Amino acid sequence: MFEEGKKLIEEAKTIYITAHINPDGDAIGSTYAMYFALKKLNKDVHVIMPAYSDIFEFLPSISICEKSIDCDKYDLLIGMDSSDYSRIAVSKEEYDKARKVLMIDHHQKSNPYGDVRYIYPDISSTSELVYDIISYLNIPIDNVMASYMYMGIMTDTGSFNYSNTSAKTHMVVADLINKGADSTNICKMLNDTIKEAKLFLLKKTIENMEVYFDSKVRYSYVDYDTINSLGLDEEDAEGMTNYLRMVKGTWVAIYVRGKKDGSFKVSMRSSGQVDLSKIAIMFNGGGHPRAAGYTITGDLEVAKNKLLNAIEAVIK
Ligand SMILES: [Mn+2]
Repeated sequence: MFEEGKKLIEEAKTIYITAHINPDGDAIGSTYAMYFALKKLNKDVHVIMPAYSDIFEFLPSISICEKSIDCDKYDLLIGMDSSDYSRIAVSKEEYDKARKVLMIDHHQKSNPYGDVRYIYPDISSTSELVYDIISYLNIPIDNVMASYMYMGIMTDTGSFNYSNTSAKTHMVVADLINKGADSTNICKMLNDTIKEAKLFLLKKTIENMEVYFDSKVRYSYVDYDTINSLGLDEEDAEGMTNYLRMVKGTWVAIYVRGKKDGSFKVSMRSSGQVDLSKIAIMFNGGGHPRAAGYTITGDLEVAKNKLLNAIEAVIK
């Protein structure tokens, strides 16, 4: 399953691993698990992650990452959790310095890159895919690698709640716990600890909630100034969509937040009746049937109406 990728890794000496900008738990989990795995193969391996949310600061050795690729040519770039070239956290110049590029992801996307591509939309998370790859490469999994993969799988499956969670996912997670994944602490830090500012973000989300189509669709919007004045970063400003989706009778929940550059990030969650990956692709985004998103660059009201029309056409 991973023969070509294995060859790329075997032939490489200097390897840089990166993920999408504003990395979530899965992007960080898959990147660092691969980093520690390749270290065991005595590779000269680096993580390029220009920024990450401080909610992840408790993770072991997370600060080893670098902001940019300073060498001239290098052997291999591995892009994690983003099959969209425009979202990876390296510049075009840094990308072009790679002799080979390997892409590992579980999103269905329209802008893939790399010499070898592993895209498995049926696997829960990139971290679960990395588990399969590390196992294929016969690299022993230590407690730090196990913790990173556990964290990535747990966050991308909504604590094993979403439909992307398979029986195999649970078996992988059982193995990771056997290998020392710090599951209790990871869940406490990421699921059971929030900044007070996040409560105020939730308040704003509820205040701004709009309801459409016999309450099947819930929409809310928080502007950038509000998020900024609460002191929340990009990753902190996420997570509101689920509260909207949890309301009984909701088919689709939409949470839109303003970004610093004037654009808007749209996060959508479905209870299963609507395939949101198809909706997101209509707007140049991507994701999964139950969780997808995209970016709005023009007028928000116009974009909102287009989105509501697209959803209405499906739920009717
Ligand atoms: Mn992911």
